[in-house]
Amino acid sequence: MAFILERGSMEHIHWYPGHIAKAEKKLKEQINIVDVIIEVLDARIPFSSSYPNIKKLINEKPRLILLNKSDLASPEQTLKWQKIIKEKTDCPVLATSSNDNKDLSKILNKIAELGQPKIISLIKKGMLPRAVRVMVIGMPNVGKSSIINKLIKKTKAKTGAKAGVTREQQWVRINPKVDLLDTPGIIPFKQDDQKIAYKLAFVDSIGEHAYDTEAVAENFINTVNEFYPELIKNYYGLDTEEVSINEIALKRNWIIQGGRADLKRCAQNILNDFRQGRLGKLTLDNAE
Ligand SMILES: Nc1nc2c(ncn2[C@@H]2O[C@H](COP(=O)(O)OP(=O)(O)OP(=O)(O)O)[C@@H](O)[C@H]2O)c(=O)[nH]1
Ligand SMILES: [Mg+2]
Repeated sequence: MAFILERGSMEHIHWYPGHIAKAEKKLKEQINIVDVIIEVLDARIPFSSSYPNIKKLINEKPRLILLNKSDLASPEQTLKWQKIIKEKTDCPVLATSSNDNKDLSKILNKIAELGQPKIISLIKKGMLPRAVRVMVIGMPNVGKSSIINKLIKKTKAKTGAKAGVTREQQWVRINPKVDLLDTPGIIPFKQDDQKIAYKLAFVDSIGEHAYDTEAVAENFINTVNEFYPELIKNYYGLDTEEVSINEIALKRNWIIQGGRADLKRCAQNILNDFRQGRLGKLTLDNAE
């Protein structure tokens, strides 16, 4: 059953406590067995797709932060966010995108570097050196699997499952210095800030069953208007003062019985236009 977060006009995005406890337990088990964490954020909402308690969740393990889907975000904002996050977290931050392999060696170098202290401490304890163990974590749909696939691409050699890991998880040797867990850790959606919840809905990080598409699209329009004032108006060719789903649907001639605007269809289309980058390279968390 859905858990409604807020009473009143904004009770549109829900979350499910039962699923969350299970997901968190699994995530913690995975985190326990790795040396380095790759945290994937959505470059269009670097703040809203981050997890506030990340340090505690990952037990202060070294972390590489990726601003993924940077091909869909404002390049200027991405640069600013890289700087801000680096300063705030003291972690290396790279901008990545699934259709670009240039960042691969940078990612691998950083992982090896971040894992080095752990390997040195193992050697000091008289153990044999081994590859750095790394896993990818992040909110739903930020591109975790795409990054794993990109890292694995060249090397299909899987090493055996290790104790403490469920059987479906495998280590993949990426290079002599790096072993990657082939299953990503999903940070479950648990958000009581509706503003952030909306932004996660914009980027399709929340299942559609948890929200009202029209409310999310309406909020999306308002959010874009805040950051890019004329964009929606220009893209949909509106000549009205009011910028709303209703106006866009009428403009596109999406009408249902009774001559009313087909708001549902229009809302879905607006969100798709954004998600597929048709509205341009937009960042909806402001770095300034
Ligand atoms: N434009 C763009 N699309 C991307 C990028 N990375 C991933 N995608 C797309 O985003 C969607 C989600 O990517 P996944 O790699 O499945 O994301 P995920 O984090 O594993 O998602 P879940 O397993 O659902 O949590 C897919 O349609 C990808 O093709 C990127 O850098 N740029
Ligand atoms: Mg995935």
